[in-house]
Amino acid sequence: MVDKAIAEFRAALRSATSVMVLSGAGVSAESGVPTFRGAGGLWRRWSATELATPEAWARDAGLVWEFYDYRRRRMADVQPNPAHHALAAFEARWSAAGRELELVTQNIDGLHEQAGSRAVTRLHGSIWHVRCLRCGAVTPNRDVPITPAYEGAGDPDPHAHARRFTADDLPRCACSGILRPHVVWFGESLAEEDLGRAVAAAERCDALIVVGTSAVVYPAAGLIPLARRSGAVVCEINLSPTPATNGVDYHFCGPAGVVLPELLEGLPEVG
Ligand code: BV8
Ligand code: ZN
Repeated sequence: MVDKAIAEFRAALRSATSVMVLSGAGVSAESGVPTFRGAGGLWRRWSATELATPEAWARDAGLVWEFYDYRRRRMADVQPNPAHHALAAFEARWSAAGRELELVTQNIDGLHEQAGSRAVTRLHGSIWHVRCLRCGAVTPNRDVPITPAYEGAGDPDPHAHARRFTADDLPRCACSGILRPHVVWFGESLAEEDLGRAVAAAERCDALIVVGTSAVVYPAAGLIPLARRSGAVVCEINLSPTPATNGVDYHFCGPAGVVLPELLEGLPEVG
């Protein structure tokens, strides 16, 4: 039985020509990727937000790479879950019907693309890409460990023997520059092109689906009130309320892997 609110939002989707999705770490939780602020967001004695910063990198790049190498190792074999697949299948049907879908993600795990989503705007970069500090080249990189020096490293136990890594242990570009994770750290600006595309989508969409985000990180979280102010009908799919909940039209409480397939099933109806 489709509940009344789901039926109402599905009706809004039916009449929408432009739909936007804003996804966060909760979409990947059912794939086994730890969320950012849940229990999985801790590593040794740090929260992810303390290590995902230029200051942490300047203080100890070797430790920051050990943190990212650990997350890459944990993400290396995870697969997209029904939430990712529902969005990719919906995009295929939706664009075949000549309608617009922009998937804006805060996630860096690449699972939306792996599930087949094509119009994906990655606001915070990609853990599977690296960027050279010297020449700026951005290249895909799925080496686990990132360099041989990190073999067996990354133990999240705060009492683990912490190795010191030196500049010689860090990954290098062909130009010999040091490679960093190609992600947006706290205190770093988002790429103008990505943020611009996300803002345009929020201003244009008739319906916005916010799924699996705690809505505390800006400017991403600011896209939600922006879409609402621009006239979109907004729903939020989450396991619990968030700071965005009071400002949306519908809050669907449940796992993304269950609610998204139900919300998008069969849309758009052909004919
Ligand atoms: C910026 C990449 C301009 C790295 C990430 C002081 C100085 C500087 C800036 C600031 C400052 N104070 C505030 C700011 C702004 C700051 C910010 O917003 N801070 C917050 C913490 C207050 N933002 C920035 O710094 C941004 N840049 O503003 O530039 C500027 C420049 C200089 C000076 C000033 C301003 C850059 C932000 C990008 C940071 N990088 N990631 C990496 O990943 O290592 S953000 C990080 O958080 C991840 O990308 C993550 O996606 C994102 C948001 O988290 P969520 O995705 O929402 O995940 P979370 O775990 O929080 O929540 C999961 C949700 O899912 C929960 O609600 C849960 O209930 C739900 N859930 C769980 N399971 C399920 C589920 N839902 C459904 N189904 C399930 N199964
Ligand atoms: Zn280089």
